[in-house]
Amino acid sequence: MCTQAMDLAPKEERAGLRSADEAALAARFEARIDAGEWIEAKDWMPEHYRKTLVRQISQHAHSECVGMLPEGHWLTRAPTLKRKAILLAKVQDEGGHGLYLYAAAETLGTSRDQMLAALHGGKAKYSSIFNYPTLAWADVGVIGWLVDGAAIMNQVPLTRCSYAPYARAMVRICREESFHQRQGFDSLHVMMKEGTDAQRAMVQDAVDRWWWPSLMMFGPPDADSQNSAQSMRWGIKRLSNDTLRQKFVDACAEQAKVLGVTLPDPLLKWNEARGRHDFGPIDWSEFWRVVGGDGPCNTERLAARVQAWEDGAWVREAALAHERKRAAREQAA
Ligand code: BYC
Repeated sequence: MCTQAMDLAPKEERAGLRSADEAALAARFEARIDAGEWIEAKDWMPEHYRKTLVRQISQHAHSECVGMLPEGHWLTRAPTLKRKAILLAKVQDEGGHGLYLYAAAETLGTSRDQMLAALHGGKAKYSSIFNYPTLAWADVGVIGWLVDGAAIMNQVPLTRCSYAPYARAMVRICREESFHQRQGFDSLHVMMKEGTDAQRAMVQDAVDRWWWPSLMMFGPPDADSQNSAQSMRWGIKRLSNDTLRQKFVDACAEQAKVLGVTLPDPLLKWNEARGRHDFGPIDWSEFWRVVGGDGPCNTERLAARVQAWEDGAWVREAALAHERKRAAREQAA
């Protein structure tokens, strides 16, 4: 992992276009993007490119950390030692993903404190999906199968994002997400194939509740996605929201058959002419309501993150005190 480079672009370069020289820098930047070159932290970049990346990467980091909460709820309730160990590893992985991503965003000149202040103040977004509750054990398996499955579909193209520190972080994250998806599918498969009628009903109920919110994870339809055109032009996003959503539906329709669950969409069917599945309309009013703060768990999720930050104050103070002592000892030596 090499996302931690803190050598930022010089301040004057970050102040935006000011001269003919800067216009030349902008033209050179666009040419590098067209040539498929990686952009590194020290390279010149337009201010809007920097801001777009900080927005997306910090939202992604927040999503990983908030995403620990719905599954963390089941750590003390996992049905067996094996499932508990798997879930512990997964939830810890999500925290690690948040850390790689905060480090990648920091290379763009925004501090972690600034990013966290934006989250805790309710200004920064995080994925809509984590504002839904985990009501039963099967929800943990369904999060692995559908939520991590959607995350992989969205994140594999990000390993080719033009901003190299983000792309490098995504390589490792995608490997771990792949294990997350498999463990979820496995847990559901065991319940569906070897479980009781009650367990099978619990799985179906969880699928019914998580299916549509999982489709919303990919963001609004392309026509309403205000950031997509520029992000795709700059190679930040490689595939559009609707393209990724369609690929996800096609993959899940087949996996659902293997599991023996029904996806809750009467309009879902294979379209021979398109070579794709058709699917029913998504309730975008629900998506915007949840993104706007009015989902089932928004208040609870944000309060938990703020509480964790406040509870950790003594750790941050102790680390700083230790660093001050170490520096003083070094100076005295
Ligand atoms: N939720 O113009 P658009 C995980 C916002 S966690 C909330 O299409 P963009 C995991 C969007 O920000 C994985 N907001 O935006 C962890 C924009 O508003 P702003 C999370 C959303 O950025 C634990 C507005 O809607 N993955 O895997 O071009 C356990 C218009 O959208 C959402 C990532 O973060 C949403 N779902 O495209 C298990 C991936 N969708 O910012 C699993 C990285 C859209 O202009 N992010 N909005 O105010 C991306 O790939 C892109 O940012 C998105 C959106 C595809 C999500």
